[in-house]
Amino acid sequence: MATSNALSSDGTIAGHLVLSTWHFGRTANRAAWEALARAEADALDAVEAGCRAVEADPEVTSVGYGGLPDAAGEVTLDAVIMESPARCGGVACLRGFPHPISVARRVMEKTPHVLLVAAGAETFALQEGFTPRDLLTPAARKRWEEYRRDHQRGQSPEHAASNHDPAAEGHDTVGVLVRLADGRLAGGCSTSGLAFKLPGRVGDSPIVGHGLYVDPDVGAAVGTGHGELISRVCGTFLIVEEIRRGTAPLEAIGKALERIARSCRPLPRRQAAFLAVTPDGRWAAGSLRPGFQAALRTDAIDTLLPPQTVLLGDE
Ligand code: SD4
Repeated sequence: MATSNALSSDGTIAGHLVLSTWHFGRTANRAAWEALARAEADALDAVEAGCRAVEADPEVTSVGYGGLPDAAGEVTLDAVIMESPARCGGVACLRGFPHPISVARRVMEKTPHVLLVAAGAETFALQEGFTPRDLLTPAARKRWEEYRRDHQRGQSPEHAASNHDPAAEGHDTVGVLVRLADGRLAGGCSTSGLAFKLPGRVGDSPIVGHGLYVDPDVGAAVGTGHGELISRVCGTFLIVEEIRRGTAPLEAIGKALERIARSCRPLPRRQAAFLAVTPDGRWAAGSLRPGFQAALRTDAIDTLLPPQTVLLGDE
């Protein structure tokens, strides 16, 4: 069941454009836009500022401070930032630092590596002067205790986790794509991952080509939803490579969603959604199921939008 709304991805936008995931994308867009207004700020600064604003919000239970923990009660964060295959960096399973997007940027700028994980990433963050902080809020701890109570009553971990599924509630990874008026691109995403995941689980978000891909000559794409679905098809790489072959951003997203549906046979309620933007200012948003929202900011527009294509129904 593919549906479309009135907004077309065919139109191009001339000025700066910021496109972010979910309702909290508006928070991200506001911070990104303010960063773009500062002298010398570039697309990466805007991406970082946008992700940081959501990471800092304790009401967002799937990103940064206030994120729901893993099954053992530990908050572990994943993030990636990218402007080209030569310029990208990520962190995974980062504990005790509220702004993984900034640590990811430091990985990109200060190391020859692409991805640092867990203890190594935390040592690096300390060395770089980031301040550690307890990330488990009282509200997130309460949710975890409820999860543990259900789990101990004999529910399977899958069932218990699905009772407390932030994706099902429409909250998920913050993904931010920035396209400057001159065509330069950058992107980032940040998440606490699936709530009550197995300790050590890493989703799509911090992995280049899974949760985010940017080719400055072709386009940028970011993903959100169940990371296993996106990782299994290298979702954002697939979209950017489709655009490279001449496919419009919306159709490229549609192809990635179809690939997920065909190859992964997603369980009910499993969501995957993507945003894409091109250097010439074409953009698109699409999702596997209803419920996804994209936040768009331009000189003239500051709004939340439904996806332009939704592949499956609400089952
Ligand atoms: C992940 N796509 O780790 C991310 C975020 C997520 O509920 O699923 N949050 O799979």
